[in-house]
Amino acid sequence: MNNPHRRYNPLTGEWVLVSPHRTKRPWQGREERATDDGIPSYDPSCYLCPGNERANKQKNPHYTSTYVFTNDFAALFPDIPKQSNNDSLLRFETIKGTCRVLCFSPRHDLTLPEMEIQEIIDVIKMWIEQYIDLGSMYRWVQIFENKGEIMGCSNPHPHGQVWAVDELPNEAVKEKRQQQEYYRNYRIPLLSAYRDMELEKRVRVLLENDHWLVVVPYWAIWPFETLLLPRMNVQRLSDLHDEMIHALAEILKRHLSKYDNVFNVPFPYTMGWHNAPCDENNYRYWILHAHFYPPLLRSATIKKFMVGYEMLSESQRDITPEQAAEILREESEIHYKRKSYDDECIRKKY
Ligand code: H2U
Ligand code: ZN
Repeated sequence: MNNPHRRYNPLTGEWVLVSPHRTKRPWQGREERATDDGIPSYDPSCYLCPGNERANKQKNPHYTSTYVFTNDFAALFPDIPKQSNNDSLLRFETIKGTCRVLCFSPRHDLTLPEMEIQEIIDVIKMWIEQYIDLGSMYRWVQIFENKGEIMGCSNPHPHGQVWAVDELPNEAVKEKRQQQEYYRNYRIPLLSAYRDMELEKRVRVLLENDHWLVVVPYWAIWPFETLLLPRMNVQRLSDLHDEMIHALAEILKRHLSKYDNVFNVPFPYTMGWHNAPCDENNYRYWILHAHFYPPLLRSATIKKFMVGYEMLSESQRDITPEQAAEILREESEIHYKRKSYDDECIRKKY
């Protein structure tokens, strides 16, 4: 379809405007950047590095793998009284919750795709532990990573966050409603049907292994947005067995290496997990998945802005999800830093 059209996002019930005719060529070149950005493996001024002091004067331990602490500037608190009103205009409700910071590695200079499989497994296990722990206290556990200055994250030390709340936030409400309704109509989980269709068509699939696949979803709004899906119908991170965890580490490393290779820079993004909510309801219609929302468009510095029509009417994209999938599929799975290291070794050898 080369004409302007709208695509429906069945997970949120929202539409996105696609204007493929605006990209005369599918790919308009890239801007390369020096590969050595000179980040030290330990930064004495970093509040996440082992042994360093944080804003609240507490010292991080000399951790050697992952490390979790309660955010010193948490947006939520666990102990506040329930209060709400039913005002038709000035309505509010109090909300209980907590925010934690999740350090992925003691090394200040690493990013997920540069870490070893075993180290990525440790990060996944930390996510699972946090999901179980906070899920026993709160209805919604949002695990996420904000990466890159362009996404408002100024510290390169590899880390993510988890925020847990006792009410379902907007995105969770949309996904719950949509998945529930799809199940009611078709008697199959929405994302299970979607996964099987993508595996059959193979137009938007980027990567797969025995337990996972990565697609550019048909309804993506960000240029290189992707969706990570399990092959089995699991609802939560806590459902993953060892083999699935290992396969997840493997596909994350390949996927994030591809991302970094698009512009030869650590690819900025917001990523996060959508687990089934943690309450007594039956969530057989829900499939665990992770969203990756990278803002970059044509180069390491050109970002897609969601302004104008997007803010006032609806999201819009030029390059189609199928074109983005093709670009990402063709990228190497070997991280560019690793590649230049290998090239260097080969040069030295011959
Ligand atoms: P981001 O850079 O992804 O926003 O994460 C850093 C978080 O770390 C941020 O939410 C917290 C900030 O509140 N932080 C601390 O908890 N302690 C500190 O000493 C500095 C920053
Ligand atoms: Zn650091």
